Amino acid sequence: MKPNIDYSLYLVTDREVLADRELCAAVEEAIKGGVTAVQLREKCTNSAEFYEIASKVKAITDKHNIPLIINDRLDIALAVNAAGVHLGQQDLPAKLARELIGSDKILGVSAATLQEAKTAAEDGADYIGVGAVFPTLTKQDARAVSLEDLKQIKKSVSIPVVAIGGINENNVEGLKAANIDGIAVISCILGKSDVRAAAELMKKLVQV
Ligand code: TZP
Ligand code: MG
Repeated sequence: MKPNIDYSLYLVTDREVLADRELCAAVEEAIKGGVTAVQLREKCTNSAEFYEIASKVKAITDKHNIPLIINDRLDIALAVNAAGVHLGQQDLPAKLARELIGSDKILGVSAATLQEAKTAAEDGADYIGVGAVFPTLTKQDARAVSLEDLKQIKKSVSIPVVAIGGINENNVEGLKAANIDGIAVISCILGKSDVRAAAELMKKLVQV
């Protein structure tokens, strides 16, 4: 059965942001601080290493009953029995991914325009990640999405909409008007020295 995911505080990983700190320990701290879902995002890792890291992170997310989504790699998602996979516009087509993973896995798709969002929903996405809603240093090629576009996208699709890009404790309030289902963040949690405290702060802010 497909898991029912709480997207309200969705942690996306990035080992560059963590610098010399250990990924599994940071993920566990973030979960203790209240993140509701975790996406493993490895951009410079070979398949063997990705699989090994994913297995280790899956043990942590399973321990805390938190869904794990794998970025980019459907094969790794299936190999570790993750909750699902997250694909961008330059990854495998969403429609094909849905056929390959079946109906019990979560399919997330990145969208930066209304058309991309509608197509993703039609192609079988369970949620869309929309951004970058604010300037970000974490993803160099992120496309900008205005608050107006975010609102329009949310009104136009029936699947959950998760905003991403440059979201932090100082600007998250500004997204409330879009009535989105959650925020996906990297640096405002993993970039802080106290990851758990950073997650706790974001958790408070998304709950109000
Ligand atoms: N996709 C759009 S913006 C972004 C991704 C993966 C980076 C988000 O990172 P941060 O540090 O929360 O801005
Ligand atoms: Mg991708």
